[in-house]
Amino acid sequence: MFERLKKTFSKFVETVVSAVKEDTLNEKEVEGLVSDLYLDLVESDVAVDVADAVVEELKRRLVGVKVPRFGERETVIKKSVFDSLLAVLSDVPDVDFYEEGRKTLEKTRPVTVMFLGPNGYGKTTTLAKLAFQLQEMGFRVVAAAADTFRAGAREQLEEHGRRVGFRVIGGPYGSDPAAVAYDATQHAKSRGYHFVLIDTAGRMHTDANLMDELRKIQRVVEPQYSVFVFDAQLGNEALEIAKYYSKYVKIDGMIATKVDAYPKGGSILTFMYTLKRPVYFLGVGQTYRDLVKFSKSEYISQLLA
Ligand SMILES: Nc1nc2c(ncn2[C@@H]2O[C@H](COP(=O)(O)OP(=O)(O)O)[C@@H](O)[C@H]2O)c(=O)[nH]1
Ligand SMILES: [Mg+2]
Repeated sequence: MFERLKKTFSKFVETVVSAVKEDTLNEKEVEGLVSDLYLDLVESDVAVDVADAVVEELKRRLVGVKVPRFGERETVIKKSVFDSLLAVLSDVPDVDFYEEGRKTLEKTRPVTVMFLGPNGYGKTTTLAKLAFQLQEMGFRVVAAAADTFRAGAREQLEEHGRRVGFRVIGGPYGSDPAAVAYDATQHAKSRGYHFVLIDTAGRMHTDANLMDELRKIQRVVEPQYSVFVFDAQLGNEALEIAKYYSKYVKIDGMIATKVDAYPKGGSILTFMYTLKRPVYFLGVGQTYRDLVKFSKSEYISQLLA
């Protein structure tokens, strides 16, 4: 995963290591070294303001840093890069979704998770993956087909439900999505389910009706977790859409999909930096097991491995 971004950082570390002549790096030397990094970051889908922030942090840390003459040079430089990335993402909470979900369950049951995002980004598939994993952990899960607008949306979710073994609560075509979501939570409450997963519509996001519809669902069921699902490959386009959503609806966290087909890796960094929200999971394939837990610090470690 993230081969391109990994290469960007390993190349940078290598360059710095071989550039150190004295025991420390001066400002001019550092300037020269980071300008290549900046371009490589942007090529790896890191948005320019995020690349700027990374480079600024690195400059601060590298100028004057004591580099041993022999041996652990690479370790010292890597540590600076690691700390810089951590500092850039300091506003982003590192959340273990399962751990958090368990804690939330102690206070409220069912726990409601609402999936947001445009069509094609992977909402329904991701919902089914999460249902599968929660059920494997012993939780009881029900889904709400709150996309009552797109023909076939409910059937698609029901097909996943049949395969994975979760129940789907739906409504007639064109019915009120908030009512469907509400019915599902009532159903879950009365039957002791642990989680309600709400699938939503994703037609043209600039459609004001859609934003009203999503807001109404949030008002009526007050989901504990509203999760924006984004296609990692779509980088900036997805980011603009997420920013638009965030003006109208609550976003607690995110899930990046199609990471298996995304060697660049930078959009994940960009999303966290821009939206200041945790990424809970990565979608890494087409099977129900292909949803892996994500952690900010592990991501940074992986980039520098
Ligand atoms: N390779 C890959 N494909 C995915 C992943 N997540 C979703 N997809 C595919 O993306 C397409 C759209 O997914 P869907 O769940 O229908 O998106 P929705 O319109 O947002 O509900 C489907 O063909 C999925 O199989 C993933 O993590 N990796
Ligand atoms: Mg869908």
